[in-house]
Parts: sequence; structure tokens; C-alpha cells
Amino acid sequence: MKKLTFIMIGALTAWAGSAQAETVVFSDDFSDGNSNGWYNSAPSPRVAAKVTDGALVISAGRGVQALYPRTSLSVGENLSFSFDISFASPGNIGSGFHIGLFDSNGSAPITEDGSTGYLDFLGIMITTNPAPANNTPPVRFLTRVPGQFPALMLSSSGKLYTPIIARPGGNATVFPAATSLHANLTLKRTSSGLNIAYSMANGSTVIQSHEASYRTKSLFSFDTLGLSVVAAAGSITIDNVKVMKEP
Ligand SMILES: [Ca+2]
Ligand SMILES: [Ca+2]
Repeated sequence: MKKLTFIMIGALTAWAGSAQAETVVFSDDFSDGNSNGWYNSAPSPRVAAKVTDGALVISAGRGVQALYPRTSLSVGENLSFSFDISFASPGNIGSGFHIGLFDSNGSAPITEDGSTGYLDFLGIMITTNPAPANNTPPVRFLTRVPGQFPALMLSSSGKLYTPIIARPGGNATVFPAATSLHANLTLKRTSSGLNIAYSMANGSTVIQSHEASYRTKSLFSFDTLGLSVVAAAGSITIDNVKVMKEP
């Protein structure tokens, strides 16, 4: 009996080990040369966001969204959204660059550019200033107010988004122009809500980061990612986009 128990514990440990593997929910390195599955905020197809040299170039003043399989988090699990990004000419503009993870919240799947079908989306959006002029903390964490506006994330106005924490935080770093940076936004479900962690790294050096917790009883499922840049913040190029679920 002792031996059997030992074997069973061994089997359970092996099972737990395999269950802890991370799952790739979405990935795109644009090596196929097209932006299929990505939808931009402009109604004219493929103008505001197109693939060049194996990366997605997003015009200044535009946003993109992509849908991935709806992923729900249990306590202790997290969803991480990471990508490489290069700013052509990072402009000094508050809330100039946005990263978001959203839940379509029962809306029909988006299948076209310039869609106005985002009205009821829920989600978390972070904004930062790509080139702050002084030491003012530039990073804001926001939640979307559903039922207010049919587009998703170009505007971060108070009517469309509510701050999770009143004061912006994070390091006031000027992003180097035309340099590949690595961005990460991770949402971890806790017993009281979500822990939100954002970082931007240049090589192995983290040049901007911020973290906060958000009390929620319901926002634990996500199926849409988004990125946008306001006009004065310059165009951006993104690559190696990945959404992972991790235990
Ligand atoms: Ca593609
Ligand atoms: Ca690529």
C-alpha cells in the first residue's frame, strides 16, 4: 500500500507538472507578409496598418485590434501580452500610446476595419507617454466603460475609461527612436481581482514599468488585444506578438 501511495503521488506530481505548462493563446510574427486577423481603426482597409519587412506598421493616429480564443483566468493564473515595438519618432504626448486586453462581452466577433462594434467591450488599458519632457510619471491604468463609444481605444477620455489608480505612475523614460523595445502587459487573477503589471525593456534593461491591483468580481475573461498610438506620438512598428496563459 505504501508503495502504491508513493507511485500515485509520483503520478500526480507529473500530472501537475504538465498542467503548469504555459499555453500560447495567440502569436503572430507577420512572417507570412499579411495582417490577416488584425483590424485597424480606419475604415479604409489595410491603409492604417500593413505588414512591411515582416512586421506590422501602424500609422500615427491609428489603432489595431486582434481577436484570440476567449481565455478565462482562475485565481493564480495570468494572461500575458507581449510584443516587440519600435517608435519611429516618439512624440511627447500624455497617453500617447495604448496597450489593451479586452473582453468582447457578448458582442459579435469583429471582422472588418473601422468597425463600430466595440460598444459593449470591457477591459484593461494602459497608456503611456513615449517621450515625456520631465519627471512626470506617465503610465496610467484604466478600465473601459462599456456602452459609451463604438470604437475601442484611440481615446482614453474620462467618459470612455475610468482610472484604476488616481495618480499616474512608472518611470518617465523617453523611448529611443527606431529601436526595438520589448513590451509586456500581464494580468494575474488574485482572490480580490487582478494584478496588472506593465513593462517596457530595451534589451535586458527595463526602461519603464508600473504595477497595480484592480478590485473586480467579474473581469476575468479576455478575447481581444489592442494597440494604438495617437497622432502626435508618431507611427509604430510591432512584431513577435504573443498572448500566453500561465499558471
Ligand atoms: Ca499574417
Ligand atoms: Ca517578424
